Amino acid sequence: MTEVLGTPRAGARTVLLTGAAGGVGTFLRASLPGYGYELRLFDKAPIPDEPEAVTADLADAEALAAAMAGVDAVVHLAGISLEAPFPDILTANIEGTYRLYEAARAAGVRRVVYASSNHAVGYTERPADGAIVGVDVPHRPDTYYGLAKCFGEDLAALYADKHGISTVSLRIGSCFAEPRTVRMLSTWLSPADCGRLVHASIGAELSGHHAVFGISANTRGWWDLEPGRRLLGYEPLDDAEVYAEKLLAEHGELASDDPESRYLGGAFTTF
Ligand code: NAI
Ligand code: 15L
Repeated sequence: MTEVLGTPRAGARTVLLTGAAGGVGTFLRASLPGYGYELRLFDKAPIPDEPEAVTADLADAEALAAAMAGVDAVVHLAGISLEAPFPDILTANIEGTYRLYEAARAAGVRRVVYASSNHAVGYTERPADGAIVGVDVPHRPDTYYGLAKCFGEDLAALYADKHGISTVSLRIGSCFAEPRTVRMLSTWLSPADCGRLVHASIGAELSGHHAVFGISANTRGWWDLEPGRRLLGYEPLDDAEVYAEKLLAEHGELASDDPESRYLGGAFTTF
């Protein structure tokens, strides 16, 4: 039985979830129905036990248009989720996100929640004075992957200004069942907080394009979560610190000049 976690804002019930077969998509398939959403699933990979899921590539305009018809909002996760050769990023992440927005515009969808990434600003250095990093830092991609997320955020701004599609771009840290590295003690977004953040982003009363950081309430976090609180009412409840003892026993603390500690994007700056 689905646990009731909240309710959608009026008029935001049917949600197209792209990338639904992936890691974050799997977390959201579990959590979003608890907030009252009806999900339409889209991924180029088949999803076991989901006979109604649309199995198609973002490049398939007909399938994308059919999946988009009648939805109230889109949560766009589909794409390559790591560094890859530029031609692959160009097709899946840059052209794919353009196609997604074009389909949303044609269908009259008014809200997109876009899975951006910390790697859009990955070369941002940790402030020496212990200050936190604001969401208004300039784009500093650390990879072609991060560059495509910068494009996605700017595309979202264009479609907001020109076509009135409001977008919340989530600069997600590390969304996994548990933090896997010492860096992730700072960057972790728990699956439950991911559900809270996406629910808040679908329903927030706003126009235009807004970027927020997507991490949990991590003791070691160094990114500003206030814009997410203020704009969306996103209140993270988890903290990666409960995994600190185990991870530090295995790996030890990071040196301050280790890219995993020094840069927001960690080791992506070294690829
Ligand atoms: P994932 O790699 O597990 O899932 C991505 C899904 O997109 C896959 O199921 C794949 O089949 C699908 N996909 C890829 N190209 C496609 C295309 N051309 N057409 C249709 N489907 C396509 O990635 P994950 O971890 O679930 O991430 C989801 C989104 O969140 C991605 O956009 C990723 O860049 C972003 N993100 C994830 C973070 C994380 O920690 N998991 C951190 C920051 C951003
Ligand atoms: C991302 O953007 C990736 O999709 C994910 O696999 C993680 O590597 C994450 O960033 C991270 O920075 O930990």
